[in-house]
Amino acid sequence: MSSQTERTFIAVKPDGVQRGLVSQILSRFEKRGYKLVAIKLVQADDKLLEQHYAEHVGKPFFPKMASFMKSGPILATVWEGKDVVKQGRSILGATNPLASAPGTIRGDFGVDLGRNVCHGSDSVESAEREINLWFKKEDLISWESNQAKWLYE
Ligand code: IDP
Repeated sequence: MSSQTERTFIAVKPDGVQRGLVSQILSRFEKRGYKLVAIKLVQADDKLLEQHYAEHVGKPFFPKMASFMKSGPILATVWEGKDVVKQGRSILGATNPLASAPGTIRGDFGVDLGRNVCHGSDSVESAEREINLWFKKEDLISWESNQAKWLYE
């Protein structure tokens, strides 16, 4: 895999969709130069959330978090580009919005930990796992961006 084809899973949680933040969130990734390779609205169920948040199942906050994540549609996306996993996390900001710098999505749009607007994979390995969980192989579109030569030297 070349560095330009690294992929990450970014989701706008139900609060972000309900608050009409979808276009602003997508726009931050587009403007940075990342390439959208998959996108869909998903109504999550317990099975998907238990797999996605496997490391949190059994923790005291899990039931409330799962119920919030099922409360409305989630926008699931996959983005591609150089260092996109790490840069994606920095575009999102810290997990707790109160600890997120202004200029990040959570630092600009959130206050509470349980309403932090978005999700982003935390490593290349989790990205691969999450992409396979939320998308079918055929949902991922390989395409050449005409911007590539202006973005990459
Ligand atoms: P991340 O979303 O930045 O990867 P994780 O630690 O994996 O952070 O937590 C997953 C999500 O679970 C967080 O985004 C947050 O919405 C929620 N969460 C994490 N810890 C707590 C908690 O202590 N109380 C309530 N919700 C939490």
